[in-house]
Amino acid sequence: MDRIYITTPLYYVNAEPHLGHTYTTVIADTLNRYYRAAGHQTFFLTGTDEHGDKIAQAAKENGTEPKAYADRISNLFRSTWDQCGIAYDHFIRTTDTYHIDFVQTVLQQIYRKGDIYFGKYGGFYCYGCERFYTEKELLDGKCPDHQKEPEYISETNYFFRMSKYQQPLIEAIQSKPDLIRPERYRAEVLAFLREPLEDLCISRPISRLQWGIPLPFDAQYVTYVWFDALLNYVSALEHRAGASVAFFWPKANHLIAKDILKPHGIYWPTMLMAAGLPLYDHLHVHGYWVMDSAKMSKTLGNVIRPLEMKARFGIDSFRYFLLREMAFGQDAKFSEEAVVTRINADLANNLGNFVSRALAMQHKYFDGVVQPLSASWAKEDVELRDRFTAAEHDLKLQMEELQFHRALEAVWLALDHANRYVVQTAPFTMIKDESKKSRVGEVLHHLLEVVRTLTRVLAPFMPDTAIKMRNMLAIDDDSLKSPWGQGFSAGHKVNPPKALFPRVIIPETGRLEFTS
Ligand code: ME8
Repeated sequence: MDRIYITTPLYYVNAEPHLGHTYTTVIADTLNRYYRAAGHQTFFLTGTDEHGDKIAQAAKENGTEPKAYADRISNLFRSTWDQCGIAYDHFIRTTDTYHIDFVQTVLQQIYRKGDIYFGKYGGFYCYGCERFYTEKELLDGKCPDHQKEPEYISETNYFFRMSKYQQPLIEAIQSKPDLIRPERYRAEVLAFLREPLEDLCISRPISRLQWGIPLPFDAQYVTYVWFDALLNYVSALEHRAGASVAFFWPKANHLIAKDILKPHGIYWPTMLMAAGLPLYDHLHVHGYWVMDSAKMSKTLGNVIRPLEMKARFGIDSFRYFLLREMAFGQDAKFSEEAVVTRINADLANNLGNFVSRALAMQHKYFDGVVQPLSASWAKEDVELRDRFTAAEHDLKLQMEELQFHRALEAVWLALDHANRYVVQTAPFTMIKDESKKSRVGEVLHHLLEVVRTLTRVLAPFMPDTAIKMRNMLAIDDDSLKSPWGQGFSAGHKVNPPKALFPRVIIPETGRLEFTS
């Protein structure tokens, strides 16, 4: 049985969900739906990262206790994903008791093994990133991400012997070229590993921070937030079902943006080695959504809220935009104009229009009843089918590389072909000649096969739209899977079309409005 385990980062609860979080969560949901439909057993995990300085500070600024604050924001993330139709299997919070127990068990195990030791450390600490920086990593003395000067902190702490695993990690990355993808991020991790790896400070004294998981071997310290949070990927599996770790863990596919490449590309695999667990199957790294050339982030305050996007454009249109616009691995620019252009051109004018024309003609000419196909098909009918078969194959290859934009592009190229087929066969002209009525019936049958194929292939990307399309075709999920020409039984009647995507117009005021 094929299986896959898909994870998003656990988002910090120091602010509300924005477009960046939504992107990673939407691609995880799309992959999960894609593999599930392909017959894989899947597990999809998301959740929230709730300990550490950052959260303690945010709670203080809000005049609340960290736990109450984390409860509120974690619920906000969960309800946002629920309202966006994200079909996760489990939502983990790092404040969940089972996770805390798991972290303490692993810490104890690594401590006993001798891979955690006590020592003194001084370094440049960025509160935004929750980590120490080496002088070389700073840009003009500032954290490159938060553009703030880090604070110099010196204290006694516990350290994880990460350096011990430097060579094994290099070998693991070299022996599995697709462990970290795309290639540029693998190269980045390997470049980092060319320098000697320092041990990782994994504790914070309670005199400075109480909001964390207590070290099981020293109550004067809490666990560094990354050492706690990364373990979620295993603790969640163990919590859900004892057998899941063995079953799903070797097929773990982590999805992250490049901001957290180092913790996932270096800390996490060395932690797994120390804990005696196999490495994840893949780490997939995407770029940033940027606005006016700055990374969208809570700290910079230039955020786009997913529920506002849903209210304005509809969740499927927004999903389509995210998946189609960003080339996985590279940065992409966000602007409302770009969203509107995509929706109008690709969805309203192309896909929506095609579906509505095919169903409208079926109703106008045959009262909605699907007409039989003759035994021998015209050349253009065979070409149309082959074009979609090839597109579906292409889509599969692109999905394996997480190239969502290319997968969708392949479908739209086939749709362009289908539009040309309509122009070429011209059923609306042929229908005027009674002797050609059975040919019109065949052409429309092929157009409905296009709609049926589109429904199947687009379901992981735009699940609500696929349900609407399936309802218009009046077929069940099983019939969606049938080969071309066998999707509709004799005498099957389809429903009349309903508009799928309203066009969006931007009047001179610059405000967005809808029209159907
Ligand atoms: O880093 N473009 O949480 P976080 C694309 N808690 N993706 C973006 C983005 C942007 N502008 N901004 C955020 C953390 N993201 C840790 C993770 S995992 C064990 C702990 C997405 O709330 C992207 O997935 O800062 C990025 O990696 C993640 O949000 C960072 O979320």
